[in-house]
Amino acid sequence: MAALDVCRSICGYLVEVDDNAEMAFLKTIIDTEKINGTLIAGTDKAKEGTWVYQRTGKTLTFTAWQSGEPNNVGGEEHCMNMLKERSLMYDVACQLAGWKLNFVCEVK
Ligand SMILES: [Ca+2]
Ligand SMILES: [Ca+2]
Repeated sequence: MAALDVCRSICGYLVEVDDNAEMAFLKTIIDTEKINGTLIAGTDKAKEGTWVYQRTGKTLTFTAWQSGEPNNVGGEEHCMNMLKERSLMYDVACQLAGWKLNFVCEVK
């Protein structure tokens, strides 16, 4: 099951980082858990370079890209990820997202 579907199944959605406070909170989760990083909401699948939330289709209001990112490696990086201990955002291939990467669901 893809990350998005797992989140939906618990009536939530893939974590959307709205501001620095949420970013800091997510960092504590990533650094505490024994994981290398996590998938976060955001995709530029529809239009390269235009990042929107999968849930609402709205443009991301907050981003904190790693220097040099997003770089769209191979022309196929259209999902967003954060890495442990260098927890800025970077783009990754979506096919990694479903099974190789961890993810965090947000429930409101
Ligand atoms: Ca891309
Ligand atoms: Ca990248």
